[in-house]
Amino acid sequence: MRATYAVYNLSFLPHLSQSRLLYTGVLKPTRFNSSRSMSSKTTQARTALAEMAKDGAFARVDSVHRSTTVEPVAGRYHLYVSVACPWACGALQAISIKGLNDVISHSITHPTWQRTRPDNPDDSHCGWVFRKASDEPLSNSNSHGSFSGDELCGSGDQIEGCSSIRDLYELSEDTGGKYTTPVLWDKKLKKIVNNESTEILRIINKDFNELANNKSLGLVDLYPEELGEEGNRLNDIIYPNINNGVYRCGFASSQAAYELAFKDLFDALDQMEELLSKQRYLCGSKFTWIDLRLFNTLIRFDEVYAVYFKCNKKLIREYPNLFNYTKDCYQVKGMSGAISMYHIKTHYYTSHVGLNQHSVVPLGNKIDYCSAHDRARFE
Ligand SMILES: N[C@@H](CCC(=O)N[C@@H](CS)C(=O)NCC(=O)O)C(=O)O
Repeated sequence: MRATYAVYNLSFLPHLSQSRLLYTGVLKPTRFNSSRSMSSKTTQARTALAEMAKDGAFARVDSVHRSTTVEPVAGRYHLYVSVACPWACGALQAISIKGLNDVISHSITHPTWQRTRPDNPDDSHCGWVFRKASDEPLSNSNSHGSFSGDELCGSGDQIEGCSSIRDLYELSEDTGGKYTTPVLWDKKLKKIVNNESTEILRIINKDFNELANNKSLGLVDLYPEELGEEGNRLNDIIYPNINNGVYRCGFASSQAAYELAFKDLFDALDQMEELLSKQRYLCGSKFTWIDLRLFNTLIRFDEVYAVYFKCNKKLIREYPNLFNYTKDCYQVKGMSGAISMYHIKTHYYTSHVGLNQHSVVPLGNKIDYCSAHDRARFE
């Protein structure tokens, strides 16, 4: 067993308060006891909750694995996801939409973050872990509650036999200290190809079309040429203000930062409501990647973000166009299989113990997204 002391690179976190650093575990020196020990350059393990600017605003740090080169063969790549995560869920949905389930396999984590080095008292990092559906239920990292895995968790990580997403990053010699999903994994080289969902989406959309189990699915194009820059233009509104905007509300640690994020979020939702009063999807009559991105925030909104992240000016079901649009997107073939309200609610309400210490999960409203919608009126 090798013990390695971490050297911290906190240059991106210069303004964290002492209490926040302690809460996230950033101040504690880390000693790895893992069989997959890292070099002495390892940055302190942390989560997105540590990414806070001086004014209390949540400042998400960019993904680091950005290769977009893949060999278009079946069986070489594996997607690791949490289906609670909106970004990862979108990547999994793209695989289904394109008919690539037999080409790119996947594993789904347990929804409740756990200590990733439970045997090391000096390492308090919590993150995604793998559990079999039949394993004992997990409590939150403060030992409250009891949350089981389910059939989506399957048999855990059958590819590398890792017990956490952190293990995969370390296997891939990532010393950055942040362990997010989605992860597109190269089984041949045993390393991460890409961990940025927008790029994984593009890879899935374009590189494996010949292998789609139904050729007509290979032709489904989430980035049709006629889209031009419209998807990117909308993304410049949707990502910072809605997708990431809900996190900017929920993780804000000052009133001012929260209020700014709240205003940006609801202004952008109003804009999308208006746009969707004129056309079926964001870019016209075709469902595209930008719909997939917006949908994954909208479907989590009423159950989680409105309550947990204090995004409570209005619910999505109070916007006639956004609500019907959410149902419409849910009913696109390949979309609903990755939606598990159990994973979504369990993850958010049980993983950030600083936000919900006892991990009590609100019962909330069960919305039937399979029910009729009015979007065909644009046909
Ligand atoms: N930019 C990344 C963000 C991914 C991300 O932040 N995923 C979250 C789950 S929603 C995560 O894994 N967080 C773990 C952590 O913060 O430690 C992407 O879009 O792929």
